[in-house]
Amino acid sequence: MTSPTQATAAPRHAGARDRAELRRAAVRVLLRNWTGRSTLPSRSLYPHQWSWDSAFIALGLRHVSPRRAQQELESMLGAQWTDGRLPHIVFDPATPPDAYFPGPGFWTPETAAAQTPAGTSTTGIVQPPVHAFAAWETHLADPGESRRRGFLRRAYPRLAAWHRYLARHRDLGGSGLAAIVHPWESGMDNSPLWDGLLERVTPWPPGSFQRRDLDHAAGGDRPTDLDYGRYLRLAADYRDHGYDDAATPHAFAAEDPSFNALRIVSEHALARIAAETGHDPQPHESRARELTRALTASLYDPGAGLFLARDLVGGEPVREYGAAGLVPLAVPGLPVAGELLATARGERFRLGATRLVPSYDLTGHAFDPHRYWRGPGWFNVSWVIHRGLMLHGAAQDAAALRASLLAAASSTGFAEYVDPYSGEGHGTRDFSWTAATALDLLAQEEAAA
Ligand code: 2M8
Repeated sequence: MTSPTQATAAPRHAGARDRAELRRAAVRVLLRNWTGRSTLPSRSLYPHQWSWDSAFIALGLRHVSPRRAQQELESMLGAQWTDGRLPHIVFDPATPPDAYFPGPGFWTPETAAAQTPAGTSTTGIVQPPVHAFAAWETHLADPGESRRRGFLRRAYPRLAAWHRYLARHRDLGGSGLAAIVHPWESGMDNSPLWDGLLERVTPWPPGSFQRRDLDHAAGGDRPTDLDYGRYLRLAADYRDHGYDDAATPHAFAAEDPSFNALRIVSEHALARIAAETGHDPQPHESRARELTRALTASLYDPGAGLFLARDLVGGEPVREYGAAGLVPLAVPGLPVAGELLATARGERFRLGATRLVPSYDLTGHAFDPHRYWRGPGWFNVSWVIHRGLMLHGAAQDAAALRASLLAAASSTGFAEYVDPYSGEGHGTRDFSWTAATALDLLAQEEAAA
């Protein structure tokens, strides 16, 4: 493992030709991963449409084709359940059912089929609600075209229903914050934040399931069989209770600061979408303020200078420090933004000395620079933190992070994640949100020049 003192600074500047080539390469990735109605995160490892991936992909696609970015989000919104939830995966009918595990046969039988649009096959869990934010930003890329197509007019009721689902069915802790009921719902699946909570879950026995991810990625970069056994148990229990949030005896339930912060960012966007489409923005603005208060009161830990997750089964804060705790930096008007900035620059995350923001505490007992969400830097998370840095007046840190993200996207062939010290790529390559966030950062760099 590379030690912190060996961390090398990424090159800050690149020539116009390099930038143009990087842009072309990023566009090629998104074109290759486009199915005709949405974008696969990766043709090999993730051959379906993923929920929060689609939102990040739209943020990049809007610089290439605002219309395609709209279609990306419309395809996800088209899979909305009758209760308002947006599923974490929409299965691509053209992909063989056994290409990804757990595939359509695991998730959709009987109970879920009644709640999904006809002919659509999805999972029953969710992912962070970045969609309203992505829809608003997509609209801004070409408001004329967006209005002509009635993009926001059609999207608004669905986005509002999605947020209503979270408020009505996922406030399991009673604080107003939404609970996640599976680590996959955080998007940071294998984070050490969830280790202690998962110990309560009886895993499916090894050998009772056949993973497909290891056909495409190194075992040392991915979760273990024990992790998978627990993920499957939780998902099957939820499925067997009809994905009914009140009826399921959740062995895992947590308030995740990242999930809720992204929800607040999207609630602010919903207010703008409401105003644009002739609805009342006021309820969304009030909810965004209330949720910011609840997030800070319930999950901010002044001692750590960081937001912590809360275990709703044990009723205690989770004393593990992850990038999820920095994501609230993207929330407008966050009262503890200064403290969070200091933590980002401190020894746990070493902003400026690391290539991307590490997904987990560099000094933490479980830190691993290569394994899935247990230390490596991820482009979408760093993109959100970059936005937070811009929002809270840390323009220099933001510019350095932007240059470092672009250098890593380029040198790794758009890797899924990177060693935060060396920038070495891990996971799959030609990964869609890596290309998409690079496209967006290139546009921001150009605008700043
Ligand atoms: C990863 O998660 C999936 C399960 O949802 C997997 O490991 O198979 C995560 O990185 C998640 O955040 C991401 O949305 C998904 C697709 O890129 O892959």
